[in-house]
Amino acid sequence: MQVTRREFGFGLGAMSLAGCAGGGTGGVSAPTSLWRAVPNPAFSAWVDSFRSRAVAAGVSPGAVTSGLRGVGYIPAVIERDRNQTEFKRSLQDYLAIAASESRVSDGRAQLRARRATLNAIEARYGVEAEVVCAIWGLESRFGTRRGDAPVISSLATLSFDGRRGVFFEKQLIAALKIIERGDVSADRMVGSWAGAMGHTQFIPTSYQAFAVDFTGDGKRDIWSDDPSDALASAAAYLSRNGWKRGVPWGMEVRLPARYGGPFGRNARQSVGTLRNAGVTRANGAALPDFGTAGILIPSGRSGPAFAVTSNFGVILRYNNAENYGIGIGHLSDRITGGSPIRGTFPPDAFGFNLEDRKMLQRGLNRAGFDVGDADGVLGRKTEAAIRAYQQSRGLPVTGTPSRELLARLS
Ligand SMILES: [Ca+2]
Repeated sequence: MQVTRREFGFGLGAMSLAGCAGGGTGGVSAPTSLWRAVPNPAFSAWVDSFRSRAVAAGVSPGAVTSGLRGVGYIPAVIERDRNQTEFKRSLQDYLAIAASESRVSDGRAQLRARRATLNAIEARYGVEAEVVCAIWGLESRFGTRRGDAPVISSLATLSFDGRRGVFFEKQLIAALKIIERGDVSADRMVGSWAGAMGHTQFIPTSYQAFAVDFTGDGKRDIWSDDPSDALASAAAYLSRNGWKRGVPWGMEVRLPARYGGPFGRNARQSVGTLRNAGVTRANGAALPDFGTAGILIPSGRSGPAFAVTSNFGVILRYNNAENYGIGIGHLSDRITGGSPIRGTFPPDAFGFNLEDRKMLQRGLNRAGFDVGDADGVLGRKTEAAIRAYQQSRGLPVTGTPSRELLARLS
């Protein structure tokens, strides 16, 4: 789970992805004791020194006192921070989770159920309903994984810990100002362990800059079960960063063998130039005229290719990772009936394609070694299952897939 997005931009699509991959985040309806605070004298001393800095930064003394009432040091937050993986998911794995069949069907259901609200948001902010819906789907699995960590204590713990103390202290001060303004009480201010809050997982400074009151009750409430304010806030975020209504995020394309570049989202060419170069839609149809676009080949020349517009760059302002941008764009297309990726992904480092990986996972599940959903994404749970299987059969314990292993399990 890599949730400190926006300003650092090293996130995946947040908690819902991690949760889907077996990360386990604690749903909003089931608060856990995971976030228990423990006594820590050094932390208490840090909180006392922080108070004057918060006042100097513009939080009133009363708001500092009330906002920090009950603040505590939470070891589980530090554990999460330490266990962030540097591992970069392949686009294929990313999309298998981000645009899984269940997320697509949930997205279609939500688009229907929230149609009036999403249309009103689209009318006000000029961001298409399905794009807002896709952000909701990736950020919090349509509101079902908003996180239940107490934000003030989490941010204070991370600020005290100091690994990225400057960043988190800035977030903590912003969080106190949000409480002072009256949008939410300290006890209702919950989110991810890294302080991303509500349906669309805003960190406090993003909330301050972009959150809106769409329901008209005077509160910018991204925490409530009603997602209206949060969804409008996400639309406002994109709008303020330059979203152009009516321009697609991009689309999957087919490159002719002779296409030699340029590549990269900022190397944008006109549609006319791309057509002349022989670039078509993935189904072979002519490219529609959407202005200019850059060509991305995230899985190399043999994998799927995408033409991405300026709106793709706007999505990356929300979370600065190209896989995230493609994930949002593709999910929004699937929600409105678009087809799955047509291009073929190259085999992984083990020579396995998606179907091989699913077969391996189904085999492990059948043999009694639980990998969860056989989604073709080989995460920690699959690795542990492979190890356990190898151990039980007296095989060398590698934790990695192989043809021999697949044959044994088939
Ligand atoms: Ca409101």
